[in-house]
Amino acid sequence: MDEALKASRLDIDTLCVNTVRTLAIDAIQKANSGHPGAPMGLAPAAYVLFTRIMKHNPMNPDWLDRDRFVLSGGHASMLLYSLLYLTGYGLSLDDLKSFRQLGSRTPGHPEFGLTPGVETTTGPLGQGFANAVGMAIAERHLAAVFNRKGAEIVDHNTYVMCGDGDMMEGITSEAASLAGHLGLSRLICIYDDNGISIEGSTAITFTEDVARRFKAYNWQVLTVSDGNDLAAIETALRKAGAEITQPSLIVLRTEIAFGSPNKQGSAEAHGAPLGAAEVCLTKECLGCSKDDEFCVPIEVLEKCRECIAKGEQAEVEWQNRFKHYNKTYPDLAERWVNAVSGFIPEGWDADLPKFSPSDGPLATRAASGRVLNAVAEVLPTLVGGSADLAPSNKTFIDGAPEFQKNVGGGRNLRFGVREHAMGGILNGMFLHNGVRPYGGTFLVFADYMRPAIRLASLMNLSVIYIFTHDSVAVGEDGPTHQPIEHLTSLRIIPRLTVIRPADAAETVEAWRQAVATTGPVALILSRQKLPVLDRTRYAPANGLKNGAYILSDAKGQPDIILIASGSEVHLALAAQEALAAEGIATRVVSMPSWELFQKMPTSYKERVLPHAVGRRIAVEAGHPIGWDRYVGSQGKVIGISSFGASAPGAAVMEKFGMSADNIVQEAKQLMG
Ligand SMILES: Cc1ncc(C[n+]2csc(CCOP(=O)(O)OP(=O)(O)O)c2C)c(N)n1
Repeated sequence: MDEALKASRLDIDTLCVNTVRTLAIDAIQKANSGHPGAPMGLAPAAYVLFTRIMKHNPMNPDWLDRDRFVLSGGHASMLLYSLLYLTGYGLSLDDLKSFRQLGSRTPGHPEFGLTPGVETTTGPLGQGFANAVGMAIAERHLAAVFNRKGAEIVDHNTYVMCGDGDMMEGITSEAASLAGHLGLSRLICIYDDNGISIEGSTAITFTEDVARRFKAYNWQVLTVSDGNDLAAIETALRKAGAEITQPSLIVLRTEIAFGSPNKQGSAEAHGAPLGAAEVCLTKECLGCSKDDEFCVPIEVLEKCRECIAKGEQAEVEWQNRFKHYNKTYPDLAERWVNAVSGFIPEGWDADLPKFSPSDGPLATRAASGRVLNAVAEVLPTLVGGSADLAPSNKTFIDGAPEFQKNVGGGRNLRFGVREHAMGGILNGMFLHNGVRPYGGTFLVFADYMRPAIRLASLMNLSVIYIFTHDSVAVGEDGPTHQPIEHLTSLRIIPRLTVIRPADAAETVEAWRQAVATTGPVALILSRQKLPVLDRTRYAPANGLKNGAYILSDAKGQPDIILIASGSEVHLALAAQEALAAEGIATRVVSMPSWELFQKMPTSYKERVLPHAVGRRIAVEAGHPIGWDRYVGSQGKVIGISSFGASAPGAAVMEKFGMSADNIVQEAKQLMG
């Protein structure tokens, strides 16, 4: 490159980088809210990534073979919005001007599904990092399944930017450890090593050697000592891209709020607007006109929008590759199209297992394992595993290989004892597209992954959770392993569907529901064996789809209604018989899912739980809160609001009133 050209390129690059900075500070100043520091420090790296490195097509943010970009430190959202605007993702300057305002496409933290180009919702630190690991796992898996020599249709990287906060969070350590173990070489992380978080210098809290930590995780670690050195950033990114055995971490030394004469390097710039005066000073410092707001020099826009032509060209090349692939491997191509469109074949559930009382008692987790295997036969996109509890959670797909470093096509993931990362990774896998992820652990440890479950719900991701060992009936392991408040606490997460089947047949229906549901579903399964209900005597299990159904009715108008979920349904049925012997007409309602029941029309709800029958008892071996909604003011809830106890499961259930006898006593009291 001749010197003059080099100089002009440098100028335009600097101008572009500074425009990213000024757009961020203007939007944050106008909103009088936001985080200017990180966008100002990271502007050069983000600019290099978007304009020189990443394979993306702003005209088609959903192009399947695009590189993924995750901004794990979601508070730096204006960095992403500025880049998306400048590179042509269809955001307007007006969108930037309405940063953080009601109904805008530029919310405080990036939200998936709202802004074109935003790959995931980030804000809770560390989640984005785990999402990126999930995306890289999905890429690796799909590449192994679909690519053929000379016909690589899955061929992209996942980039994630994160800061000190992400690095401090445990989920990042868990996810990074797994990524290193798996050798996810197409995962590249830029770590904004600015030494500042909210309370000040990281010297007060975070003094470990991150580079050595990641080396120990089996990552390639590169360092760029000047966050403004575009060439060094580009070189590091290219080196990371060329690595084929390990994920890469680029430790990028930056200064928070770079360009602000009075706030650069200071925690003050982390989460507050610079202030009008400082904005002017900063613009002067950066060589921009101090009086112009949201100023975008035409040459900056032209330069950044080169991404469009480049991206379109890249996508056309991919389309051509896919055409060739389609001709050469029509079956695979069809399978690919099905996978990425989330297609579920007609009649997919025709051959799910059928259970009857003659099968003998069966834990719902065991039934689930069998159903999972049947689903896996017809749904090749089903990929998942457990956080080191596969033998207990029954999450293994028999006969399918494990996903390991050199076995990308494996469908059985081994998450290790990393529940939180598992949650974030499942989200990333689904966000990537092409796989239907599931993950299992004990219900009591759902707490360890709750932030990720919340985000799956917020984004409405169709992730399936397999939570087993669902009550104090777990037994000997004692209170630490006995869920109490977990069912209730999962049920209050908006959009999450929680299903707790009563027997093997309901478990089949629960899976049928889970696969067909858009959005996250938690299956809550027993450790202990439960009888398979005789459906010639009781209502069919497909009533589960309605959330609650009359399992066994009284002859004539019931005096009392017993409502139960999961293992307690059997106690309610036994109580019904005992009460009948005493002349008390009892209806038993199996209620595996509040959320599904809530969606039913009022007329159905009234049929199952008629107002006229005010005497109702809900029975569930979990916290009673919330059941009052179904038992009403005259009803009772038999639940557990203390911690459990270490003893054989049956003894613990008895101790906490989970018995037919106790239900009968309570029912008789209610009858007066
Ligand atoms: C899980 C979680 N805890 C706390 C916060 C609040 N928070 C937002 S940013 C931040 C500090 C992050 O520091 P760093 O990553 O260094 O960002 P920088 O100061 O460089 O912008 C904190 C504590 C959060 N968003 N998520």
